[in-house]
Amino acid sequence: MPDKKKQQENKKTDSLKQHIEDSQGQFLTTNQGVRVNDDQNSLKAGERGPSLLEDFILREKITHFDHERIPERVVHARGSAAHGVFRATEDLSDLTKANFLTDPSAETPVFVRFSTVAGSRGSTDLARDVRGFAVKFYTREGNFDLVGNNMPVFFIQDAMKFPDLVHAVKPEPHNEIPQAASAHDTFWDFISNTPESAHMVMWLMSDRAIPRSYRMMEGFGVHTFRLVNAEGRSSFVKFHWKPLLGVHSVAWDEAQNISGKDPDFHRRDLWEAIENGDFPQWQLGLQIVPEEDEHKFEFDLLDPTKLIPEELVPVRIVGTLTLNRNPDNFFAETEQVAFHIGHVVPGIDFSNDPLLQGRLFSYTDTQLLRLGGPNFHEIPINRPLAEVHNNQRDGLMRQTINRGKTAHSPNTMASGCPFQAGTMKGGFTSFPEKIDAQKIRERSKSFFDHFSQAKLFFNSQSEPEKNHLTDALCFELGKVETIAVRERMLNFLLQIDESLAAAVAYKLGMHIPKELTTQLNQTMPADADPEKYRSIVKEGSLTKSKALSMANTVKDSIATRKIAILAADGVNADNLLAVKDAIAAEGALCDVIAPRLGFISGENDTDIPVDKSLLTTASVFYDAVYVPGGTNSVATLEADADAIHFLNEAFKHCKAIAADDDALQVLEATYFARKLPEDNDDDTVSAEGIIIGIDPEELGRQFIDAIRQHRFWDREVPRKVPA
Ligand code: HDE
Repeated sequence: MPDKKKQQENKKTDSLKQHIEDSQGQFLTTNQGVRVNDDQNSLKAGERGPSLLEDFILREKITHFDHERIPERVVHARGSAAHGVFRATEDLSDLTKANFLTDPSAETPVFVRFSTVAGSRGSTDLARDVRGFAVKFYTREGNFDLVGNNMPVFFIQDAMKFPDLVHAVKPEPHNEIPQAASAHDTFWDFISNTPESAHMVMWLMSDRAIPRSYRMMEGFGVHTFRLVNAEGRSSFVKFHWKPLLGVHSVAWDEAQNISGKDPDFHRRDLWEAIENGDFPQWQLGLQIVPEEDEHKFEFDLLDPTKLIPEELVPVRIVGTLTLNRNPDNFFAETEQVAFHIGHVVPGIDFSNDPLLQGRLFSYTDTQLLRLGGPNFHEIPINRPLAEVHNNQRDGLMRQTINRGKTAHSPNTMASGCPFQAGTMKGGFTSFPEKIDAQKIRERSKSFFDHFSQAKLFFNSQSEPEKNHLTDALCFELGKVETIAVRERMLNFLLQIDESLAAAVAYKLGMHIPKELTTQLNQTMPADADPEKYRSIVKEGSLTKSKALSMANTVKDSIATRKIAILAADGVNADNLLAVKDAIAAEGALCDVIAPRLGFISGENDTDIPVDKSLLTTASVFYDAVYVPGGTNSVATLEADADAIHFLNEAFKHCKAIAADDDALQVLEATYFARKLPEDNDDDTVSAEGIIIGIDPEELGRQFIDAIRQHRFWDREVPRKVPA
């Protein structure tokens, strides 16, 4: 096994080993350990007679099978996970006493689960949706769960609305349609009546909702948390995960295609990257706001529909997360892992964000149902590495055999054990925030501006991103059948951007309202100035934020990208191998794709193994395409409808395309023939991510540069390329 492919070991891996069961070389037994001679035939009264109730082997096998499923998560049902490690890059003891953030020499095992939100367990990875990004740190001081998403804000400001939001986005209750999609009436009915969702809706309609890979998306803790240091000083904090590979998405048409052709696209990508030793990495970033600055922003830090623009508070990079081992068993690990936002360690504490506060109740509650009782923390994947000692006892599926006759505190019979840790021994102490308030069921007025950051997000997008966002809204609202919902949404969009509202209205065959037709802010007090609540970005405040646009992400590497090489018998093997080697040297992966599986023979009789046939794969699984020359290969591909479709699609999805000069006729058979770079006297010519050349070395170099750009979105205008 190559070095980088070696399975990574850490303390959590060691702790899981005692639970691993490997049947290699073993006899079949019942669950009671009795050897079984035959579990393929049931016990019958005579050869053709009825089965006998006494067949304990049959009954045990079938009963276990009948109980194999547990309720899927009500949200985030579909997920994939991996093991890894976290290492702090500096000592943050000025900010927190959490050991895993103060000791750069410590490696903290982690288990990370990514998920979609709305779809069922068996739905597709590429739905337009928010992605969960949940990290369990097995720290020396106990488990810390950072249960975040790939978007930094949320739809609602108060946990009380969560069941409504989820009921609205899930398949409609009367017919359980549509699966894993927000493009339906109930979702948009809810949104059009929930102005606080404006900012999140912008994120959801952006390409962030259709990531290229879990490895290429950011993660956010969303809420404001607290860090507390050993002196008891607290700072507010927002958590960020920044992927080293940059933040990239696919095109919507591509996403829909992938959903049909490989619903496991993200799961497979994560699995394969880790198996290949291409360990996904993220940097942990913190935005720190000193306690005394709590009120210095135009928005409230406790409002989860707002982010802190990085221009106002830069993200400080403090650690690295590396995923280096796939789970051994999907159910035992990925399905049974139980995250809870209330799993914190000393040095990390909560803010009063009302959404966060509600989550503190929900997560344990949900595990009780999902995992069958109060002992879910004893399931191997959930067990902390830190020792557990307390007086909790019994319950369904209890594993621990607690000795002794005391299960009470205070006690003298067990000399007071387990002892109260007390602050001196590093135990958890809640931050002693002073609260002097009246009980009210109300929203803070500081939460009332719903549109400024929606506008900020929209304004910060590049032109192609704005187009995609507009198209997404046209698609989603186009699927809405209730006209009143569409009307309300136009009214809603008008608060964000007039041109956006107008573009959507056009596609819906409607007009934007001349003035606000509906009260946009349900929570706006009667005596408030409406101008304030429809206020776009206030004068003097930030109008654009660079970090909000994926166009500004790092584009310095093609590592782990997938490149298709289209070839057939008679291919110029020298060129194919030269470009393939150049790409592989940059850490990307190439598949040779031919009309059939097996081998193709190159012009110089070199046999080249075929990785995929045109029948078993599609351009949507690749980031770029190369067509090498060779008279027979080119003639075959030019006449092959699947090969031409492959190229048309790759062009439509704005991917880098390269071809040897003598393979030009294949490109000329595509719809984008007229977009090919002009032939001049140069050996290599290129335009908008299409590179044609004679010298494979130069062609390879320019092709790699183009792949680094990820996509050539400008190619979409004018959009005249069917695929
Ligand atoms: Fe969750 N959420 N959530 N959520 N959430 C769950 O817990 C809930 C919210 C998030 O991979 C459930 O174990 C409420 C925000 C992730 O296992 C449940 C509210 C954010 C995951 C639950 C929220 C999240 C969950 C379902 C509003 C981003 C998947 C299964 C008050 C910061 C974790 C489960 C995994 C899962 C409740 C809002 C992220 C029902 C009540 C905001 C990543 O407990």
